[in-house]
Amino acid sequence: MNNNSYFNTDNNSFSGIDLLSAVKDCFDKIALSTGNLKHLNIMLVGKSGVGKSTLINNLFRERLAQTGGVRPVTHDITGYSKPNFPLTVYDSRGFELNKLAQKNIKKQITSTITKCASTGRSDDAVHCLLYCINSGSRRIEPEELNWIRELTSESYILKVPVIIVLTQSYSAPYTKQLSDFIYSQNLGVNAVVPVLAEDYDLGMGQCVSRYGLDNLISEIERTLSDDLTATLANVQTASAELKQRKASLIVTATTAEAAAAVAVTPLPVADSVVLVAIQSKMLAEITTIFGLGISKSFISLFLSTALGTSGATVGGRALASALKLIPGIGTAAGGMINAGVAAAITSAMGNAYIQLMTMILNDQILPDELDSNANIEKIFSVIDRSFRLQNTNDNFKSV
Ligand SMILES: Nc1nc2c(ncn2[C@@H]2O[C@H](COP(=O)(O)OP(=O)(O)O)[C@@H](O)[C@H]2O)c(=O)[nH]1
Ligand SMILES: [Mg+2]
Repeated sequence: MNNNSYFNTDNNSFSGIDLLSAVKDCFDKIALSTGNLKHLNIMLVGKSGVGKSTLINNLFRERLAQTGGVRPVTHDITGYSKPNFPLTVYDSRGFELNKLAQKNIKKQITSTITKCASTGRSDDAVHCLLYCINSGSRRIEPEELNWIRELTSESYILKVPVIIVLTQSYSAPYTKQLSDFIYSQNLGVNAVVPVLAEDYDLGMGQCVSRYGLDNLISEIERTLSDDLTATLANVQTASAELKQRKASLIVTATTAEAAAAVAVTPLPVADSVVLVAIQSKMLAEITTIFGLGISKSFISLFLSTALGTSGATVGGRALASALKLIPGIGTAAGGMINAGVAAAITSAMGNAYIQLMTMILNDQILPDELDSNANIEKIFSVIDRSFRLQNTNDNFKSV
């Protein structure tokens, strides 16, 4: 146990923390946890012009359909991916062609799914098939209905869930008519989800706002195994709720871990270096879930504001540690903290970080503009509020 790393009651900070190495440690952990994400593979099926490219460009944070690494898989199937991006989208072309060509494409789709499954590696398998139908198409040909039935019975063997996406659903009556019809056909699909991926201009100054992408993400999530939902949270941009929910689970788990780490040492001794290492891992995992590019100066500002590092300044202003806001910390006997306080600090940090990631996601904070006072004020006030809200006693009971 390092006697220099106890909580310092004089300046409300962890005196043993080397901020630079804590930031580096956090960055290494971001690379590690991002690298550990399982690879997700999604197959898109549907006629040309239904809106497949528009859909994927609006669901995911990388514009795969335009700028991605394009790889022909078969004559009519293209794989879109990007380096260091744990998603591949397979897009099938020419589905509206003559019967012979259609038959050929169907074969290519099933053979691609089979081939992807044949390696036995989860990273290669097609995990979900999005079957896109334009909501404006008033009727679906019997061949198409039969093909979906074949696909769901086939995919039962191949274990690929099928979701029908009703694209370009800007007209409520058409959408309802089509989805009622599809439900009446008992196609064996996992879900039928209407979406409008981009705002639709009806003319005469009327515009239908985009909607439904978050529902689609929820439905995709329901079809995936637990380890792939972290990847989905990372690659998608349509559901902040999924990111927040996954991140909250990380905070809960890390809060318990922090309390346990402190509890195993002879109480009330706490090694803050161990604690900060655990908290860095939490921040890294949350960053990965949000899929945001975060700068070292942002992490540095966050850690120094939350934990207090003596002498840290931002914009010429001395940082006051948020730690003093934790009930009980002022009475930390002999500068040593207990499991309840460790849990409270960790939980306050995690919740503040989730709020900040959400604000960055919504462009309310620009993480690269840390020299802007307005930005810094927002970051300070989120951390401040989260620490004030923290109730040590509640945390102590829960661990
Ligand atoms: N406004 C709007 N236009 C869409 C939407 N989905 C597709 N489109 C339009 O429909 C056309 C075909 O879409 P695209 O994504 O290229 O279809 P794909 O052939 O299935 O990839 C394009 O002109 C899109 O702008 C949508 O959700 N909103
Ligand atoms: Mg396309």
